[in-house]
Amino acid sequence: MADYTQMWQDLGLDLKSHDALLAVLGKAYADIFLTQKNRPEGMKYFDFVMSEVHGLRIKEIVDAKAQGKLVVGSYCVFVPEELVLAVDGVAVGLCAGAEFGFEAAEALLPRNTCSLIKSMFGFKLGKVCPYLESCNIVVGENTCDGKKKAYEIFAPLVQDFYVMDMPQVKSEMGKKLLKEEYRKFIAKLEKESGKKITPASLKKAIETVNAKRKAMIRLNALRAADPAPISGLDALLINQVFFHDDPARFTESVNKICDELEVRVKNHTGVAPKGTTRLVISGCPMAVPNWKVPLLIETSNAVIVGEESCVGERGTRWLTDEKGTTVDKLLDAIVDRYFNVDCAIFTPNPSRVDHVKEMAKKLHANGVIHYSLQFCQPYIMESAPVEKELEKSHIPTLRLETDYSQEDAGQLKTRIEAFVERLKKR
Ligand code: BJ8
Repeated sequence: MADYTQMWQDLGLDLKSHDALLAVLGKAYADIFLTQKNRPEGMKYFDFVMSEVHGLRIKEIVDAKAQGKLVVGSYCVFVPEELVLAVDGVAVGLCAGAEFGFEAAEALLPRNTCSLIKSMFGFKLGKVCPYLESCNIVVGENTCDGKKKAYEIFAPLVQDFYVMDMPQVKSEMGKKLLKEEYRKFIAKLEKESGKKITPASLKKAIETVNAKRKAMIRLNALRAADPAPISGLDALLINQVFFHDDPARFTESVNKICDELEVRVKNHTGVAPKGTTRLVISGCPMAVPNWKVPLLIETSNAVIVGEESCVGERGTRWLTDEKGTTVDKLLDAIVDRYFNVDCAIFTPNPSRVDHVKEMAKKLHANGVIHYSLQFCQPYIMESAPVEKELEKSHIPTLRLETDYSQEDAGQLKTRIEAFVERLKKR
């Protein structure tokens, strides 16, 4: 990596803490990803992206900002990237997956707050996230209670923090609220960027994001093959890079790896022997560098073949209708698309479990691991009914609840191994 010290300094990062974080991240990446056997060649692009995750990509974003582009960060898949692209802006995902700065975070938040929220605070308070520090606007959304109350405390820490309200029920009223919120967001983007969204700019943005999602849908479908052509860890990494990379370059790189995976499938080449226990993971999103549970699973004689998560199919499976000819019609299509997202903050939320079942079937999974972050009420609350419904459909399920620490890794591994053994005996 080139020397980016000046850029990081200009962004106001704490260089000492940032160096320490990068060193830990680099080592973890090498140990977890580069030691995997039989990886697709196409993963080299994603290895490069990760080696430059705080370098080259940040430089691109900083350069884009210098050219007058608006940089918009967000913490949720309900914030439409299409709208940011339609004002020629740059959209970046900000969720953090590392146990960093938790002590400082706990000075502002209750201890029983989920790791994802604590990490968001830890990265800000510790001044170690160049994505966050590059943003003109940071968007929060009123999804779970944890996030919406935490944003009240977070807002004063950020230069321009914008809150988007969210429906909690999938009703006509809920849809109207979402459209109204997206309309207000458009006004904010237009004001800050000085650019007006036109039917042409919105259509182009929708096409760009659809292309990115189509590439992910293609990748996910290829994972139905046995032997699995790509590991769950690598597929998760691609899903994580989805939130940071340049959209067109990302799409091209995913399609390239899909070309390679198609050949693998034809030649029956995989990352684990045919017949290896196949699992779908379902639940809370896993942001970079949260690779803990997938690593435990894939070092326990199992392979992950799908993620029912916002960093996974929940975030990528729907496309937006591109046919509208006015901003209003195209916005309706965006609302229709996003209103499908079956996050556990919705009540009731039956489509989520239906989708887990569908995934288990189409990906030929032997079982499902339901993953919740500790203190995440929406997903923990849903985990028991999801398990019950899956078991009723003869899909064995293991419920895990954890955080970002490594303290429970041994205990989790024992439970995962026992679950894999149970599946093998069926
Ligand atoms: S659409 S899943 S990205 S809200 S883990 S902070 S839910 S207490 S992240 Fe999410 Fe949007 Fe929903 Fe997806 Fe709260 Fe749970 Fe913490 Fe969570």
